[in-house]
Amino acid sequence: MRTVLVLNGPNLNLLGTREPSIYGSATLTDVERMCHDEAGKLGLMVDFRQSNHEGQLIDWIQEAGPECAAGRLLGAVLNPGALTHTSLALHDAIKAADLPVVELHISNVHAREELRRHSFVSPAARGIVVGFGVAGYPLAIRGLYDAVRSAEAIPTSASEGVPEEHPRRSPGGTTTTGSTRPQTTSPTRSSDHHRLRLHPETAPPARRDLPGRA
Ligand code: CA2
Repeated sequence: MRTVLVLNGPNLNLLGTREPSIYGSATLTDVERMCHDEAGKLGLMVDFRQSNHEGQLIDWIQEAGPECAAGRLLGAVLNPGALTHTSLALHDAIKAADLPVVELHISNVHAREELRRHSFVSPAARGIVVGFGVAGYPLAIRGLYDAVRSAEAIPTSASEGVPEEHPRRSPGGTTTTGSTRPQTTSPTRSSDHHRLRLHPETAPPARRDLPGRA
């Protein structure tokens, strides 16, 4: 049974104790229970953590990379807290770990102060869930599960005999807010060379399908 890692950054241990108008009244323990419930429906286990320390979160992300590569970990749901808006180091850690991450925010950061509208994490994330309150946690787990499963379902060159030109990941994030991830044509590790074909649902349309073409 695979595990989903759920990481929470600074001050999220205070959830449910302050600022209920922004973050609601559920505690982090309530959120953990919601995550277990959702993961159970998907046949996953949950590893739920919170830290007030950037370096601790980075260590956990680094450790998660090999677990994911070994197939024991699905990926991570990450609410980086205020580190979202400051931490290039978290961005680099996610990229270096090659970890599928869904970034999650309880509040709608885009409807708040301007400084909360920029995220260092988003460009490294597979998808983003924003503004659904703590209900976003199960949504993020479901989105991560679907994104990873559909990427794994892409046929390989070994089985299809397709030239090695296409990316390992399907383009487009699993995002509740519609954020997308640019398509890449550069494999990032050796196993990428075995995952080469665009998923039919995500492949760009043939030229004849484009509007205005005969
Ligand atoms: O909306 C979110 O989930 C945030 O990641 C929460 C962060 C904030 O800095 C981000 O901009 C958006 C703040 C986490 C602190 O959480 C508290 C919860 C209750 C009371 C006080 C802080």
